[in-house]
Amino acid sequence: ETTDVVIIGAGPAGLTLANLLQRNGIACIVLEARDRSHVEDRQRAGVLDHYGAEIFTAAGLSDAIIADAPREKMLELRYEGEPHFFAGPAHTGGRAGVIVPQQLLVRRLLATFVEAGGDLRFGVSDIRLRDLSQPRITYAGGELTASYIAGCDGFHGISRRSIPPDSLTTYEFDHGIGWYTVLAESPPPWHALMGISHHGFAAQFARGPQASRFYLQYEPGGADPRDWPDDYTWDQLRLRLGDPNLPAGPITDREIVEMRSFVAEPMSHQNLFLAGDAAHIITPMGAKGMNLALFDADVLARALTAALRDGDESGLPAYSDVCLRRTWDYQEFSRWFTEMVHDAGAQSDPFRRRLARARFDRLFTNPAAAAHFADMMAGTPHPT
Ligand code: RFL
Repeated sequence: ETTDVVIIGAGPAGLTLANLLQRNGIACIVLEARDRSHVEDRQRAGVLDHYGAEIFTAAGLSDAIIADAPREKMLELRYEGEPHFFAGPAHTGGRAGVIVPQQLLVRRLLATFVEAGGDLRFGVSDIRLRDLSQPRITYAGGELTASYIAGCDGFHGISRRSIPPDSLTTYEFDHGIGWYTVLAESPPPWHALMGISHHGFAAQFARGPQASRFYLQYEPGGADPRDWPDDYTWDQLRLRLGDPNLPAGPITDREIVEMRSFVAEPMSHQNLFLAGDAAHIITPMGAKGMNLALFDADVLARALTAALRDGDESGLPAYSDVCLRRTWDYQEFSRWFTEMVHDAGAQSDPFRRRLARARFDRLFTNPAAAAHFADMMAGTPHPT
């Protein structure tokens, strides 16, 4: 069996690429290791930045993917219990992210691709990339040949590991912070809420009309926070968010989030192109992981379409550099944001605590600093 592009992985990167190629009349087959319900139920990111949303608008997929999603209007940063409201769109000429939970995005992308006749195969095991110059892919019970492979199989996938190690340089950074996240049946906040406090960082985000996702900083190497009694978790959230009346609710999920960054360079080897978490991971601060995955998919879709439909191969060798520039830009932003909200905590030294406060104050006193922060949060416009 042969096709133009084989896409490994049906996460945000793979499914966005599949939809964009399908719209452009490029044949592709998506191979996904897990079953459909597993892929559809994975709960992670919550916001599509301006660029991310524009990708779907430009492709005529806005109704199918974004539909009635609300815009992100306000971020509340509570410093030692004192509220500060940051209205991002007021600094960006109205440019804002849209609130689309990753789960919903994936479901919509999946349905749109399959309903339009897309070839998406679930539960495909033992995928191996046998040849990257004249792509040949084998898996349990099948074999494919293709002009190109898109490795969209996340951080733990096989695509990046199929590149000879001496052809890849990797960069890793551990931010030295522990993050614990719980999902609770507790009323969502009015606005995205982050609490900066000497007790440590905490945040609360809406997850639908009746639930909240909370994040709490903890000291790595100590007791596993998943063993914390629920009462202690709620006490810590009330302290850090400066809200003694924060209503508790049943906790339905407890997870550790790794505060780690990783980048692999270059993002391609012969006719294999890596996209999304397969090439880079970023901390959730700044909410850029899923957006980088979509950006890669958009750049790759353009380059593959030009090569396969128009015979113009110039976009393919440029793919890695274009995506890495944005990746490092967002890595820097995520690190900057991470320091600002975590260095205020008791784990930090007094000098860094004061630097963090200065960084925070600048956002509310210096319009250029506010505009820059809002610009990074919203994401840059889509190139037309
Ligand atoms: P994904 O989503 O990991 O999808 C990869 C897909 O490939 C499949 N796969 C394979 N298929 C075939 N063969 C193999 N050998 C395979 N190995 C894996 C997997 O089953 C899966 O279906 O990668 P993708 O598409 O690059 O998308 C990346 C995003 O999912 C990721 O960056 C974000 O979720 C990161 N992230 C956040 N991003 C944001 O923009 N904003 C956020 O607020 C945000 N919060 C988060 C996050 C990630 C988190 N976790 C759990 C890592 C919060 C959390 C807790």
